[in-house]
Amino acid sequence: MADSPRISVLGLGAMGRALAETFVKGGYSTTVWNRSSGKDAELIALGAQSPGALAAALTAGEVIVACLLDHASVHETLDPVVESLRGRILVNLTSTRPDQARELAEWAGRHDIEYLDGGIMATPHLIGGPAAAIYYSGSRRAFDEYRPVLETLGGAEYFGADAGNAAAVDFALLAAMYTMFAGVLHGAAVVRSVGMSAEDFGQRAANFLSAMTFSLPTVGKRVDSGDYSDPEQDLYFTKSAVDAIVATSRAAGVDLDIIGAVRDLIDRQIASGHGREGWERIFESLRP
Ligand code: FVH
Repeated sequence: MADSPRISVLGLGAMGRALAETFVKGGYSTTVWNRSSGKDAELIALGAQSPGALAAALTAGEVIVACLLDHASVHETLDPVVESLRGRILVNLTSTRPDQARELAEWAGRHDIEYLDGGIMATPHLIGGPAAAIYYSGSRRAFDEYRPVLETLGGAEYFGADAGNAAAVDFALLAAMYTMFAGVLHGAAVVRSVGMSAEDFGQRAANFLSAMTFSLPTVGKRVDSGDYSDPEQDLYFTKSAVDAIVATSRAAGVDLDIIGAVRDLIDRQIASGHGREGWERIFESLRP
C-alpha cells in the first residue's frame, strides 16, 4: 500500500506470526524479526522482509509491534537497541500486568518513543477476523493516527492514556474466564460420580452458560448502582442453593475449594446482615 505506514513485527511465536501474516495480507510493507532463526520462512514467502538483525528490523518500520513472551523479554530485546526506536511508535501486544505496562510507557517516554499497550482478546487463528478484539491504552495520538493499522488485526478499542488500563481489562476478563472454566471442571468432577463424561458435560455447560450470560450486564448495572434492595434472587435463597451444591459435591467426593469460595462470599454478606438483598452483593465481599 503506497503511503501506508511500514510495520515491523518483533516476535514470531504463534501470535506474532498471525499478526505479521495479517499485516502482509492487508497490504502493509512488513518486516519481521525473531530471536531464534527459522520462524520467518512462510512470512518471507508471503512477501515480508526479514533482515535478521534487530536494529535493521526496527529502522525498517514506522510502527513497531512487539509480541514477545513477557515483560522481561520485551526489555531484554529492546533495551540494547533503544536508540533505534527513538521517534517511532511502539505497540506492545505482549501480555503484561498493568504495572509493567506503565513501566514500559514510562521507559518509552524517556526515550522519545510513542507507546501503546495492547491486550489481545483472541487466539492466533482469529487474528484479522471479526471475532478478534484488541484493547489499547497509552498514547491517544498514536491510537487515532494508526487506528486503520490496528483495525487490520481486529476490533480496536481504546481505554485511556494510562498505559495500564488495557492490561487491567484484559486480565479482568481472563479472571472471569479462568474462574468460569474452573467451575465447569468442578461440575465435570461432580458428574463423573454418575458416569457422565467431561466432554458430554462440557457440551451441556456450553449450552447452559451461553443461555445464562445474557444477564451479566444487568448484574453489572445493579453492582454499579450499589443498590441491592428489591432483588430477583436474595442471598438467603442463593445460600440454600449453594449449600445444596456444596453437599452434593461433598457426597460425590469432589474437592470444595471452588464452590466453597462462592459459599464463603455469600456467608460473609449474610453475616453482615444483608440476607434479604440481592445475591450480586457478594461483589462487596470482593472489595472490602
Ligand atoms: N497465543 C495466544 O493465544 C495468546 C492470546 C492472548 C495474548 N497472548 C500473548 O501474546 C504473547 C506471545 O504469545 P505467543 O502465543 O506468540 O507465544 P509463543 O508462541 O510462546 O512465542 C513467544 C515469542 O517470544 C519470543 N521470546 C521469548 N523469550 C524471549 C526473549 N527473552 N527475548 C526475545 N524473544 C523472546 C520467542 O522467541 P523464540 O523462542 O522463538 O526465539 C517467540 O517469538 C504472549 O505475551 C502471550 O501471553 C497470546
